[in-house]
Amino acid sequence: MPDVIAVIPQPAVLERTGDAPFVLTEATTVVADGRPDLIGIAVLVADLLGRVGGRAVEVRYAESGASDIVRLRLVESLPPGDEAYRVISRNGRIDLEARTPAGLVRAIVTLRQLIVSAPGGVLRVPAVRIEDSPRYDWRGLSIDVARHFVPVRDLKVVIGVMAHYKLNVLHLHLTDDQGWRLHVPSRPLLTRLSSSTSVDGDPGGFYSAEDFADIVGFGAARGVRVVPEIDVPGHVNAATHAYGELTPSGEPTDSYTGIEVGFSRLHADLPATGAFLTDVFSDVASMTPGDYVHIGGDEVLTMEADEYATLVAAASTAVRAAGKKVVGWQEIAHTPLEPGTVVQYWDTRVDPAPFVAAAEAGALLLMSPGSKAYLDMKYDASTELGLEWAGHIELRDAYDWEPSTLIEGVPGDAVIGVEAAIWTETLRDLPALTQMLLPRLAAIAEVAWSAPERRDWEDFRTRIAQQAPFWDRLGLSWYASPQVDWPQR
Ligand code: TNX
Repeated sequence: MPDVIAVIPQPAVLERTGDAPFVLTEATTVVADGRPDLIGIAVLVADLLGRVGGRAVEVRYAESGASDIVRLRLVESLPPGDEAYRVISRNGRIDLEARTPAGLVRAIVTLRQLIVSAPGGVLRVPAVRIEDSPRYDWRGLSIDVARHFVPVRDLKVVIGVMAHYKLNVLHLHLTDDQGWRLHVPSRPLLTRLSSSTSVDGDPGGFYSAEDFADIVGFGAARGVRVVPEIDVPGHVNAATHAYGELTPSGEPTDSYTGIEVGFSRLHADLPATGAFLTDVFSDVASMTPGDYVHIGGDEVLTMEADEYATLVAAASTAVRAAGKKVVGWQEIAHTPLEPGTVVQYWDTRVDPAPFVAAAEAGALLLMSPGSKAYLDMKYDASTELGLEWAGHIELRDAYDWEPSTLIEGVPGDAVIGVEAAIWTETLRDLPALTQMLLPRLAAIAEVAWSAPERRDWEDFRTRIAQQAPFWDRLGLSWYASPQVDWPQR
């Protein structure tokens, strides 16, 4: 029987070449050109093969024989885009090729998923030719670290899982009514007074500037960029608790540990508000190497449209003045937007007209439909954790949807990508997070990466089953969806 091939997301081209499989042995070495930008990648692949095989794998920076090697190379002859890559396994060697180091990271993950353990503890890679590149440039996961804090070490586990499914954007929802999770140098009271709380009185926490740089760097090494979100002008109770000058009475609000939404707000006519937005967004922008900063903008239920538009414009201006592009939740589509602004669609219960108009005016749409991509929704009525406002989301629901036609009337080329979201009102630790993410995050990743004609539920069902041993090996908690025939544990 040929070895199983179960790559997720499904590559654009995957062919068996009919050669003998590559076998990982004591002689296996990684070979790369000695360019500085390839050394880190070569070490990453050697480390990965070493961990899978249980022995150290050497890296060489010059050709060393024709077989028993995993060779990394930068080449030009590939489909367009930074993330395009090729994996060729034949005649006892593996060639990983890409145009950029980011593409090589994608190739390495594919290689990781191709390794099968054959009887006798032999590790092998079937003889294949894979040529691949993503459908969408933005393939994200948004994590709410405000309702419950996610410590750096847990976040790194999540980033590792994201990279394994070729997701490339980690959106951090850093602030909300219940807590402020990023130290902002110009506004030290935010974390001093508002980081220790969480939903239900659970412990809080925050990221120092060093922690944040650590997260950004850990992501960058795995091809995952960070988009920080500071949610304004609603969801701001942590801010008004720290800075009383942001409230009409001048008095700080009480801290909040419930899960209602929509009650807190900034005030456009208070003199402190403009300075607050400028200080916070310029500091956050300067801590962020990526192109985007998210200004929130969701669920402001106690404000007139004009004041809302004024505050969205003030936040956007501060972000752009700091050299970054703006992302906001779908409600910002009701305000005038600069072309290139990213509107994140989440609530599918509303009229599509404003999104069509925004797209026509040059906005880009990021697809996070609550009923498909909100991974804090319960799988079914018996799921212990999670919420239900957008319905239940079984694995197939997360898989079977098409981003380009989701909003009627929005042209497909206005869609910049797909982002899953996980809100943490009910999720207080890493096992709770991964129980909701796995397996659904892999489904969303395939929606975002693979061309529609390469996607097929029946085929995905069989491939996802092969992922279970990998999650188990990492000790991750996951949901055994009844829609999949999981291997015996
Ligand atoms: C809606 S989605 C929210 C969040 C909640 C989430 C729970 C969005 C932009 N706002 O404040 O945490 O539902 O699923």
